[in-house]
Amino acid sequence: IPDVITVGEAMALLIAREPGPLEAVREFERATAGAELNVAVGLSRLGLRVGYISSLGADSLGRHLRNFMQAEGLDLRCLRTDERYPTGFMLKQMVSDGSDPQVEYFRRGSAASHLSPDDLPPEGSDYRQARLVHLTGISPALSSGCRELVFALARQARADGRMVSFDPNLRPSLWPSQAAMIETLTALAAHADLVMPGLSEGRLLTGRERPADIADHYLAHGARMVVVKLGPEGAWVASDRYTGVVPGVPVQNVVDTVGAGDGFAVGVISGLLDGLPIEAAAARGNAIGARVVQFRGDCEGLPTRQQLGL
Ligand code: KDG
Repeated sequence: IPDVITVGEAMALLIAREPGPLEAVREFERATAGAELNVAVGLSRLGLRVGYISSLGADSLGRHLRNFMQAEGLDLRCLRTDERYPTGFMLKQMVSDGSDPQVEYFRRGSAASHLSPDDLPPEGSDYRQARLVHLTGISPALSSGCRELVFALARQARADGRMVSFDPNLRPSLWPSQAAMIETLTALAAHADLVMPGLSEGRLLTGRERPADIADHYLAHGARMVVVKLGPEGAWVASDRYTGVVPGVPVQNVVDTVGAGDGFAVGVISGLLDGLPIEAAAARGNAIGARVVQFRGDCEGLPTRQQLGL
């Protein structure tokens, strides 16, 4: 039985080996990307069993991703290969100073964008017993089928009495309009027990300014715990047992911040599943996020238990 299940698009990631605009780059290094995949890998490195629901193309990018996931110990029983469509990939600019790298997606029409409620774990599957289902706002942006799958999974998890965590992970370029993004992700958040927006995401989604007010919005709409990510300042935590700031972990050499939010989610989710109170889980999230920003790849910095000092 997996401890956690998640659903999302895994992409090949090509990271520029030299700075400058992507069109001028001559050499790229191959890595992997996908917010939910990063979370799955991070949780697996901490010893949790993670079921990853997705679909890959029957191509070398898909085979590379599958090998990577296998090596990371993920449960791949719900990972399909679909000959009809390609594996998605993305390019990422080289940055070394923590600024937002230019990224470019090649994922429209990908195998993962053709996921649908047919990919829901069937009745009787041990995926239905996982303790937690982790969702992000990226998958529901990929297609109507993906959106239906994510909502169905959230409803199923809730009906089965399992915990649902949700990271909005706003990617405006994947949505037809900002209004559609806000409407869909507000509806999805209402199915979650734990909501983890970044501060600017929370502002855009709720129309509220202060972390405390953003958290109150989600608490009033069904969440039991809200963690608003404040970057280097740490996180604002709100729940029935603790409300306040959990300070961040200072980092001298920030390289690339992409993936930090996923690392943060790994810390919070693993902490809660280890039985930690929410503020201690958020502190673990801060520690992992601080590690991830020191690496160029999106999931390179995700630690093992030993590396985390556990
Ligand atoms: O959170 C990191 C992700 O943004 C990255 O790995 C790629 O999933 C990705 C996306 O769609 O942007």
